[in-house]
Amino acid sequence: MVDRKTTEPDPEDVTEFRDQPAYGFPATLWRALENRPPPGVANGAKAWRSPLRGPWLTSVFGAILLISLPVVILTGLLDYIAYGPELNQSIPADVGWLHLPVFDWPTKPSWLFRLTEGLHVGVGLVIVPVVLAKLWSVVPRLFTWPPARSLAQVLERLSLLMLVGGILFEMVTGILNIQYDYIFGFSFYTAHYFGAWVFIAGFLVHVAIKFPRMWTSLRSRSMRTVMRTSLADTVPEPRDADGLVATDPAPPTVSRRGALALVGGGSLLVAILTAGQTVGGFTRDAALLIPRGRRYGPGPNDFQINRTAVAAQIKPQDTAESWQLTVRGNGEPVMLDRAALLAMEQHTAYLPIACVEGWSTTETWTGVRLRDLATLSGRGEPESARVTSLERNGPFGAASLQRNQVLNPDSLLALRVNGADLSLDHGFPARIIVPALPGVHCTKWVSSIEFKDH
Ligand SMILES: Nc1nc2c(c(=O)[nH]1)N[C@H]1C(S)=C(S)[C@@H](COP(=O)(O)O)O[C@H]1N2
Ligand SMILES: [Mo]
Repeated sequence: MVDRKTTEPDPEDVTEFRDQPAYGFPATLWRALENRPPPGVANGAKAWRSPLRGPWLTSVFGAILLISLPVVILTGLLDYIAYGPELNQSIPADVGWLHLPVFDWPTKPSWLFRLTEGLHVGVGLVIVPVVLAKLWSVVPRLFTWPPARSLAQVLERLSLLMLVGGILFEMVTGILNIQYDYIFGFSFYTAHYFGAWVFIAGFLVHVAIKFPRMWTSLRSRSMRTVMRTSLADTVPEPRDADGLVATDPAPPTVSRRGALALVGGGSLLVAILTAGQTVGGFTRDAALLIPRGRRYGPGPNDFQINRTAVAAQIKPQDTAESWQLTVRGNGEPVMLDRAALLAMEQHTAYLPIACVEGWSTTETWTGVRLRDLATLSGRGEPESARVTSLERNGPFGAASLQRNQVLNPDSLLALRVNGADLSLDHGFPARIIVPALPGVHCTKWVSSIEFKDH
């Protein structure tokens, strides 16, 4: 005999999957689970009594994320392409069948990577308060018991786990990478990339399942009315099928518009504390959340330093007069010291460095065109170039450039910046600067360049 213990039906259909009858072995299993909620779970949802919780509020946060998360996702995937995976850059390392169809990352406009990376990190940071608010708004759902009543629900719950686990993982790894680079025991890029796909899968399933509910919930009350409702007039939403609305709501301590203002204010604060890293000027001083938002002393070399010469263990004697650049192409390598490079035709370009950490800065660089060096090497139309640094054991001690990145007339082996010699921290005696190239590949303290054919 099948005698379900919970005679109360669910208030309504929750998702298409919700009330499917469960037969056979899984049914017995779920019923056994149902009768034995773990301690704390049985009445867990009841402990969350905020009268603000409900499908409308959840849907408002959901709608904001539905618009903003695709921006973060798409710009993140573009970053993967910007790193030039076909040149074996190992950022991230071999990704197997998650390899995206790649195209040559363009060099025009020169601010392209600045834009995509700035959006990725900027939007990603600004929506953190919204993500937290959205999670807060659905907390009672964690206590749904049994966690699933059918196979379809198990899959739905699994997608939720991927969604929530994925976004938390991406936020934490992303923020840690900004605050303390290279602290991971694993490759940040690889972890963030695989984490992204877990999240994306969960996100797509979640949107497909929840979109209709979000839509109806959003239309259940008007934003204008909510914005005009004071604390005294704030009442709970009608009871809902999802169980978001508290069964025993506490008196309100803040109105809905107050809660929205709080979350919006949080996002605004994050924006103010980070925007300066890209906007520059006086706003840089406000970029407190960003370790490289500070100033670097007076003079032409006063801009962000990703890794100092000391940190990279660049020995002073290696960058002294005796330094020579080795240029390889077709035939014997060509050796050029700084005087020889300065004697070549100099070219000046106003180009950004944009870091994966989200900061960027645009400076005036002067040096030798990479394509002139390619010509000098005997391989004037190379397919790619391999740049190696004096830095031996850092993750960015070498980088590869695509053909269009070598041939662009603004692509330089820079010797000077803003009219002065490069400082040691900015890559003296010579560094790479290429339009729209990710900062990581703007190799400092260059020791050799090899121009290659396929
Ligand atoms: N040799 C070497 N070059 C390097 C790096 C490095 O760690 N080692 N960091 C890269 C990164 S991640 C960035 S964003 C830029 C920053 O350049 P800057 O420190 O001159 O601002 O340098 C790039 N070039
Ligand atoms: Mo960087």
